Amino acid sequence: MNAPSAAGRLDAADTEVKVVRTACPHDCPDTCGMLVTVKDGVAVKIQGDPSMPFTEGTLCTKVAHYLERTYAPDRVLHPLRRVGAKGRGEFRRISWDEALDEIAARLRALAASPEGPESILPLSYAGTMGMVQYSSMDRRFFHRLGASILDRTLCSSAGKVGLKATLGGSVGMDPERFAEAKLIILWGANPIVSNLHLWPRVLEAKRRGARVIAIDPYRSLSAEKCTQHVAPLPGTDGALALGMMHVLVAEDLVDRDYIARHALGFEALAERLQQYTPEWAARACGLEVEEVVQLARDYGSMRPSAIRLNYGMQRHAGGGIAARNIACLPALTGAWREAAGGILLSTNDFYSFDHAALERPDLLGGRRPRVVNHAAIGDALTRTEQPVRAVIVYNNNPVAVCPDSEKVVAGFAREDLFCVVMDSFLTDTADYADIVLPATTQLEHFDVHKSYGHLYVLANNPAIDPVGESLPNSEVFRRLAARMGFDEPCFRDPDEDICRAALRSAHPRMQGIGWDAVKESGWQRLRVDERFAPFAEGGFPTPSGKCEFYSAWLKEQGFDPLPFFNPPAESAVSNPGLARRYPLAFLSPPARNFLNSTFANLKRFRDHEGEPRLEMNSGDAAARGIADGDRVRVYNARGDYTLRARVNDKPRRGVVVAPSVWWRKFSPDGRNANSVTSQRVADLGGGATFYDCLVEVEKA
Ligand SMILES: Nc1nc2c(c(=O)[nH]1)N[C@H]1C(S)=C(S)[C@@H](COP(=O)(O)OP(=O)(O)OC[C@H]3O[C@@H](n4cnc5c(=O)[nH]c(N)nc54)[C@H](O)[C@@H]3O)O[C@H]1N2
Ligand SMILES: Nc1nc2c(c(=O)[nH]1)N[C@H]1C(S)=C(S)[C@@H](COP(=O)(O)OP(=O)(O)OC[C@H]3O[C@@H](n4cnc5c(=O)[nH]c(N)nc54)[C@H](O)[C@@H]3O)O[C@H]1N2
Ligand SMILES: [Mo]
Repeated sequence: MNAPSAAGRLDAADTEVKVVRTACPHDCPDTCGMLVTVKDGVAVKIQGDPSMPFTEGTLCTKVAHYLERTYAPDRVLHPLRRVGAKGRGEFRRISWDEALDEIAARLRALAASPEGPESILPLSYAGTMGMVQYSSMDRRFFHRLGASILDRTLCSSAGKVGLKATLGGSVGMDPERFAEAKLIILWGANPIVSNLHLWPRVLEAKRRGARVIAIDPYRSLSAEKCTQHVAPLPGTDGALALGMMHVLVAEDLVDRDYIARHALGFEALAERLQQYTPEWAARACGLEVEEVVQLARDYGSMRPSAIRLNYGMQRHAGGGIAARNIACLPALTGAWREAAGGILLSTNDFYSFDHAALERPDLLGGRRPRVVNHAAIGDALTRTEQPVRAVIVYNNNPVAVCPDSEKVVAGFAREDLFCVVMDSFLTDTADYADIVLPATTQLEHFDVHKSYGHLYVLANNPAIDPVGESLPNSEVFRRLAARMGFDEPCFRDPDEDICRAALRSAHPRMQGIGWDAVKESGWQRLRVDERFAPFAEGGFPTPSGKCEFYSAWLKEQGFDPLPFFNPPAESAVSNPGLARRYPLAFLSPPARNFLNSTFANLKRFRDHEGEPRLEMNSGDAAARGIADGDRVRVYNARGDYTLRARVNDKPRRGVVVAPSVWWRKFSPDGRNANSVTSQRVADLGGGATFYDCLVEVEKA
């Protein structure tokens, strides 16, 4: 394993106390720079890196206490073997050799069986976003093995494809310019909770006189601090954008020069928009006509105008097309002309990391293993034809975070499923493992990071030695590869070589960015202007180089090439029968003190969060005889669970909100929000549809 290196220290002369430059690993747009103070080999302090322009020295309430996670008393310190029934979480300690020998033997036997290596499935997601521990040695291993391929659709796939069709990729405005905007729309975004370092920039804009509008069915912590809150029905944002575009065109609030030079298909779009009147949009969204018209007029007349779109709005059946419709707006008004104008969903594709070098898809050697959708893992693990026989879980807590938990649990409970879980804690998923392997935390391994919410590359230097016998994911797959007899040299690459390879790129934005430099300084900005206005002169990464109102690429895949309304699957309009039985739209967005399900096992954060709660509108509560503080049962045909009602009028009428993701085992009845969510996937990208979910609520 790689020994911690002296580089990355601020004070290499001091041998007792050192400060190590690290990066927050979590699945969050902010990807903070961090400084960890280490005394006699023990991390004693963690703080935001004040030199890092986006983080500006502050950390969120969770990661400010990351040392408690690293040194938590319930960390898994040794490999474990299951001794009790699946799901009981009863284990005994075994050695690394015993664990790895058994895993290699099981995988070898499956690969040689008639069902072949496709009966093995990696299950990983974004417990860490570092390129080494997220997707390098692991991918090489599974490619070489020929295992089933996991399509990682739990979060952003629908919006990502919607954006690709329209803008050409996950690209958008620089978040550091938000403070200069005169209009900010937080669209399905709750930055105080899930994008903390954008928030001071929004407040600064507001202080300078900007109008800040939240579009969210729920009066979130951020929405309640905006100038205005518009609360459409869940899953209807695509209709709202169409209604806005109708008004922009009808009232000639569009930038004809920008459109002529940098957009494709305006004539066809304008014709299409005729049917999407503000009256139509207001009906579809459950809003007042005036709200739609005023939103459009503000958007067409105030500049610079910045839209912070976030993933909440695309966790719906029509989420991909909705993101696409909204992404048309800034080209229509020419908002892209200014650095503080445009739209930001993700900055991911501004980076040009060498993913082929990281993941080595060439090791597939021409094989094309089946693809399994992460959002429908419950079905994948319970089907009888071509069954999955082994899962290797890392960076993921599927029993807690995947939709339709009853099916997910049924899959994991299968006696004939060989299950390995690599994690730092005994998660809901680990309770079903045959073998648990202790994983390092971010303070204990190397990594290199991009961000999906700013424009910096970050390095993570190990601050301390691994706690207990834990190992980085990369090292586990290195050792497994050796046992499997995979003798390609890439299976011996040390982590730092992987970091170095990731950054090797001829792309102009990556010039001057390399591992040795970023490791030393902690962070480097992509080679873009300080006042980066990515599409001021067009140059979208689409086939036409323009913002594509008309997308031939979508048409080739059988979709309508022009913006249209793709309604939610579970709503009174699209499924009235279902809505009669289950009339309430159920949203389970991030809780402030958890990061997906990470941190939810630590008492500090559970205490801050209180208990699983269901926020309700007083009209919906009264209609069911529910009072604030009552225990309630949320249910639909997929499942049910109980929580505490909070009648606070934050959700609009017809919507209930359960901040998530709680661990099942720390919840009152051993279940969580995903007991009721569905495995249905979105229109684009096979994305999960966590928020497209009707339920009924009753007093427990
Ligand atoms: N504290 C904290 N921060 C996090 C996370 C966490 O768990 N905790 N998770 C991280 C991850 S993985 C992600 S992907 C991001 C997620 O963060 P965001 O992308 O901001 O998405 P969500 O928080 O899921 O939803 C944001 C808002 O969208 C609203 N919303 C739901 N449905 C709709 C809809 O149909 N239309 C509109 N307009 N709004 C809707 C929700 O009510 C919520 O207030 O945050 C990251 N940051
Ligand atoms: N109901 C509902 N469900 C949701 C969501 C929602 O809003 N509502 N949000 C969805 C979204 S947006 C997302 S992104 C997914 C997130 O789903 P996941 O990516 O599974 O995220 P976490 O729940 O945080 O679990 C990550 C696990 O990885 C482990 N881990 C962290 N670092 C490492 C490492 O270096 N090595 C190893 N081996 N393990 C590590 C952590 O301890 C943790 O147990 O959940 C989705 N599920
Ligand atoms: Mo996510």
